[in-house]
Amino acid sequence: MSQVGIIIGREFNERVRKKSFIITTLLMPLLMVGLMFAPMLIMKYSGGDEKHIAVIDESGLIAPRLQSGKELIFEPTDLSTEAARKELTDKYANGAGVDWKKEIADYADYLKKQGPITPVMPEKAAPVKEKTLKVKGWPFGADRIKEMLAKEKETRKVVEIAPGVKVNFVRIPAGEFVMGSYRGEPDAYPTAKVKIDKAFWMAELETTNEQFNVVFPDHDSRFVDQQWKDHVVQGYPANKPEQPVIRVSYNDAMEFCRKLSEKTGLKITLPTEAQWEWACRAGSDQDFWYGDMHADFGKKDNLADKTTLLFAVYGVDPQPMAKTNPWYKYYTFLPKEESVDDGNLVQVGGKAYEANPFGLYSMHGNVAEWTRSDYVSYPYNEKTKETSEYKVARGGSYIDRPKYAASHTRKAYYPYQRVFNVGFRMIIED
Ligand SMILES: [Ca+2]
Repeated sequence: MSQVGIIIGREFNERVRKKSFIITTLLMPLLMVGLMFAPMLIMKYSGGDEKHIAVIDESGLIAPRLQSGKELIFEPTDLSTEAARKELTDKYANGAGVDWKKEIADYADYLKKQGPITPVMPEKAAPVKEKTLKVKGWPFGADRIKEMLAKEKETRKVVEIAPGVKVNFVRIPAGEFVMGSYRGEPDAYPTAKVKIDKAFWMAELETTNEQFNVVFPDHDSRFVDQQWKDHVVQGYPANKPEQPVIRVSYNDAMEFCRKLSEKTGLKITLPTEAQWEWACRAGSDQDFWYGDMHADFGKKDNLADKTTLLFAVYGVDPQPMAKTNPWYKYYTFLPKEESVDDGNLVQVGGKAYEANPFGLYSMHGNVAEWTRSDYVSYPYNEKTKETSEYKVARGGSYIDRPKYAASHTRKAYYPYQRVFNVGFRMIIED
């Protein structure tokens, strides 16, 4: 290595005397300690009898020379001319050399021949006609829920899906509500009066890794990606038993429910969009069961909050980056609601937040949840003939701001997609 280095260094010094090269890159100072004086970056790889030497000049061109044995052959080439670059690229990069100046000139010429550019303005969207729908007894509060549940025989159900693995369900009463919202994205309206004909059971929490493993023991939710390249850990764990399962497709979730139904004799499935939204709202006509878009969600759910800043990490076994670090502003790029502190960076297991008035946890955040509905246009109609190649996921996740986590927010994914922040919640129909 040192002998090669000296020869290369000498070669370059000679070139420098002849031509002035621009120093732009010294990317590998550790490898190149012996060659720091060379005004170019040189990389040397050795393999058997052959030596490959790559030269990177200011254009980023890599020009490897093959050497045999110990003898080094240098073809004096003037890398600063376009012709030489093209020649070397052709020779060492499978004929990929182009005269870039000519290429740009040709394209400019082509554009000129297309005539003057005239902007094409998008069509103006028709103003949204908001229709205020009224449903008797809607919205409602905790007192009304008590009355509704008083008619039910039971309001809680525990299903043991494997020895020691239990799922807690709460009774969701039947009723009628206004589904969708004009405050949401265009796919969340027109709104519709929707009737939930029958009461049903819904899991208090999102399906956990432990529960999912009862049917699919090989499933691994793995990790949430961590910033910083040189980490020695795989990321933030997403596969702890109590955490909500993720990276499961709609198909996986339905198969899970089907197998559990077989096993338990219960009609376990995913909620429809209407069942989900009815359950999430728990009587509220606001964007969240606890308030509007600007409500403090700190104690209510796990969304993209102040904690999201902690994604800015660095170093071996990456640790939070100091605010004074020059990289800080780049590593905190994720959109977030910095005025709220919900205390969790990624998805958590258990009852870390308050339940909604129906007794359901983390409907808005933590992870999004598959429904069994197709992604079709509103107003919502249970009996629609319209179909879609997408299925709807509802709710937001630890990485979503409130505007993407409202009770009316819809997300569309292919039924086979295993999404990094989408899990599901079971329901049982009578
Ligand atoms: Ca959070």
